[in-house]
Amino acid sequence: GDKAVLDEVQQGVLRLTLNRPDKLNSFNEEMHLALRSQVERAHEDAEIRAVLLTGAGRGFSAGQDLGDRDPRKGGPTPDLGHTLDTFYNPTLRLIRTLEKPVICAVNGVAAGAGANIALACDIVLAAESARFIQAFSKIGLIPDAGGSWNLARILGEPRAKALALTAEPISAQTAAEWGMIWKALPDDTLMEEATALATRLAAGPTLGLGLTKRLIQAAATHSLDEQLDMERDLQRMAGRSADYAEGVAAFLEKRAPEFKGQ
Ligand code: T3D
Repeated sequence: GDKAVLDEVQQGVLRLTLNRPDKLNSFNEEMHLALRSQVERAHEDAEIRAVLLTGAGRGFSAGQDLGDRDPRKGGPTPDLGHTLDTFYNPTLRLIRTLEKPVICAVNGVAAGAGANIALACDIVLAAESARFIQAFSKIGLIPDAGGSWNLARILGEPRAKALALTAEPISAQTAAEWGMIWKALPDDTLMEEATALATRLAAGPTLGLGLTKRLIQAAATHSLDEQLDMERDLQRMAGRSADYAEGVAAFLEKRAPEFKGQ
């Protein structure tokens, strides 16, 4: 189709496919708006209990569409801070605050903001042939879409700086070894495994999974005491959920639980 982001709901999974394959799914305004509104939809629609993000064609995403940034075309110098305020940052925040699992299936090259959107997802699977590139320094920019934060936290300064300053590509295998992603998988099983994982999580105790995501993200800015208090508060909430009652009953009856997501 010619939609910039394809969307499809199956068994509680909202599958989003970045869909500008001729441009390696680089972001123009239309794709930005489409992705943002789909993640908003995931916030609002209780039927959606997990999101699976991937790319059409041979790439995941090459970041910002540089065709829209051609200085030779003349006109005023673009305000790139405006792009971040208007598009990347709201989408990043919507992914982080969505209290449902967001799985990313990196099907091919992920460069610039494309790489950093992938890294902002909760569970990242990548095809063995995929590469992650902090491409920004090649064109005089800085790592955005949360990359400077995520990379520094995940990798520590030595690797974060080296990746960002050199723009050297790293393989999915290395990304997995470095803890940037969950797993590198053979290309021909990536989508099958990512779909199975998303479907399994969508059938899970969504409220508890959402609180788990909130808790782990909060750890970044908390002391142990603050985190222990938060665990107490969120466990209290989880303990009042129907899915907790179902989970314990199913365990004691030696059967599979049937979670409703609340
Ligand atoms: O507002 C703002 O601008 C601020 C926000 C910035 C966020 C950013 O993401 S900045 C970083 C932008 N991205 C890049 O600098 C990466 C540019 N792309 C590449 O370096 C390479 O394409 C890749 C390493 C990702 C892949 O290389 P390769 O050899 O596999 O593919 P290719 O031949 O370079 O690309 C295939 C086609 O996609 C090609 O088009 P063509 O020649 O077949 O018509 C290429 O021009 C196009 N393409 C790839 N990336 C972009 C792109 N077109 C526009 N923008 C792109 N970013």
